[in-house]
Amino acid sequence: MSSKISILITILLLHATCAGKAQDGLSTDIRLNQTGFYPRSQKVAVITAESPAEFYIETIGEKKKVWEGKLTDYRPATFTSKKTRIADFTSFQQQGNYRLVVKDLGFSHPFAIQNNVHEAVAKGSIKAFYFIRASTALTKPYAGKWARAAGHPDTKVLVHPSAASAQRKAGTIISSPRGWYDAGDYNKYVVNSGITTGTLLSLYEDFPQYMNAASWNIPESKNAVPDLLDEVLWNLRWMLTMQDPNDGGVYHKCTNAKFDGMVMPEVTKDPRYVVQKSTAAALDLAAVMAQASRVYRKFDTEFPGLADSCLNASTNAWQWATKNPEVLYDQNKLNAAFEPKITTGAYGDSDVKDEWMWAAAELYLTTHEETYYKAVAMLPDEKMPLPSWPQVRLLGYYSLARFSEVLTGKAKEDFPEIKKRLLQTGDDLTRKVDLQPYQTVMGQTAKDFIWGSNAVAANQGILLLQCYRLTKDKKYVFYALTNLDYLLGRNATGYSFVTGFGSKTPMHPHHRPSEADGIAEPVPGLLAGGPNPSMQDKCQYPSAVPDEAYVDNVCSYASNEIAINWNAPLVYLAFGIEALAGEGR
Ligand code: G3I
Ligand code: 9MR
Repeated sequence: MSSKISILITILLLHATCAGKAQDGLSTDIRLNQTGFYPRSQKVAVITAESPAEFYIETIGEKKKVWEGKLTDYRPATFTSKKTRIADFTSFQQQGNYRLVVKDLGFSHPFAIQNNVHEAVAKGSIKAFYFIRASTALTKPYAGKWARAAGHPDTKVLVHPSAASAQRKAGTIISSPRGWYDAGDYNKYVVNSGITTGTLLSLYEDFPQYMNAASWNIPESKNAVPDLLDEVLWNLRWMLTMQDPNDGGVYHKCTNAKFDGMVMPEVTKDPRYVVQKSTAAALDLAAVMAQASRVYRKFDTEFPGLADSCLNASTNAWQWATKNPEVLYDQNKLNAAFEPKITTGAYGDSDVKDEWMWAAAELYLTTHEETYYKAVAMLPDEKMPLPSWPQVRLLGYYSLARFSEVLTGKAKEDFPEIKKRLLQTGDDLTRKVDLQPYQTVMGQTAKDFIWGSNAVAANQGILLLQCYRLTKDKKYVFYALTNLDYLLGRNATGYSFVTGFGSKTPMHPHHRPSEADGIAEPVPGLLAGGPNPSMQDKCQYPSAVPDEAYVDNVCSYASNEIAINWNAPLVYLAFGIEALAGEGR
């Protein structure tokens, strides 16, 4: 073969690879929600390679052409000059299973057009919480091929020297079973449990009818309680054990001294510790338990006394925090003073003003005592930070919005301003979406791409659903759906980020059981962290561009780990959109 020809062949092959056109005609340059679309919702794919402008939709079975259209003009991607175009087939409404074909490029992943198209992913993402339960065996009828032995019984947990008190000296053994593992690791952290559990309880409070009926085959499915509340209870019962009954203080975490290896839960036998009490942990627990008390009050027959226990835990934690208003968790400082050194996740929040606000709002809403509300500056500044583990201000605002009709006193006075700010924040998120190459709320700024960026997308979606609840303006559901589309494939990586949902999904998440169980498919329903150009894990990434900096490799805890505080907002967004199905046109 002449060298000219071989160069030509190489160029052609490279072109085929770069253009994402696989041999079988599947093109990874067609980015769309890989699960599908509601018949009457927006239907958009983004094409990330050059091609002729013609595209069509064909059925999966008979390959029958059912719709054709033209791509828009080229526009640059947000963070590169890569050319993108949009295929809009919104007006095609026929239910069925299809793929999108772009002339000379190839066909897309398959997708459905149907009612309830996100029900499966909603149920899958909450079922994931069953899969990450600590202290229990997962059995075949519920876990299928991912059945596994129990790990981390946590019935003999040591009080770490940093957490010692007169009544509970260092080395005292306490019991702290259950809860969800935090993430890819096997530790349990109160702060991260706080926002997670609060988000799931809010889903229940915002869509009670829908969530009363929804069920997804967990061991408690046959009892009289909605599955969502059964699942949440698994974690609530653990959280209650994290409170010291002697003073109401709350341990920051229940953890190994260092991370376990990449092994199944039952393999690891390292000692477990409860570590230092912190104000953030106390206030997060106070907020969650106040909300839980409201929610579980309706299930007094099934869980006698639970609502009261939650409220007691909440007020005791609040009182402890009042006496200890700014005990921060600083792991370096802790390790300078105590042995053994603790090197697991820190969740060290250096500003607890927002935790005060969240706890005050929830305690006020549950007890109707205005003293809680008035104890804290609820509008200390103009900021409206999107919820994340160190930023829970808006969780308080969402709850106030939920009960806006029955607010009293100062809360009633403040509410118009809170509402105005929520809507302003929602509007700011949506204003320029139509100009974005991926047509999503997510990813308009590089700042969206932090560790756990997929939770940014999901939390933006929740904020928009809150705006819908306040106004009944369907445009907010429309825009929330753009972020679900983002998470399920309409993004710069081409992945649907939820394991097992979509065609190109993470196969190697940084999740110990998924890595260690010998089963090819990871545990399903888990949301990967998502693009994160900071790449703190120092793994090999295919790109450092903000919205592309993702790698499906178990090494990558900074882009491909899973975590309860990322899955919970996905659960809310997917169920919320299902509950409102049809609103976002
Ligand atoms: O607070 C600063 C902020 O002021 C600054 O503007 C911003 C700029 O990037 O950074 C902020 O700090 C970040 C912090 O999260 C809060 O968002 C850090 O850079 C970032 O490294 C840090 O990442 C956290 C990571 O742990 C490392 O601590 C993630 O949010 C958090 O989700 C992750 O959580 C881990 C647990 O520790 C252990 N278990 C797994 C879990 C998920 O990976
Ligand atoms: O598995 C750990 C993950 O949950 C954390 O998010 C991450 C950052 O704290 O750390 C991971 O553990 C790694 C540790 O930090 C360094 N040695 C390798 C561990 C992963 O195998």
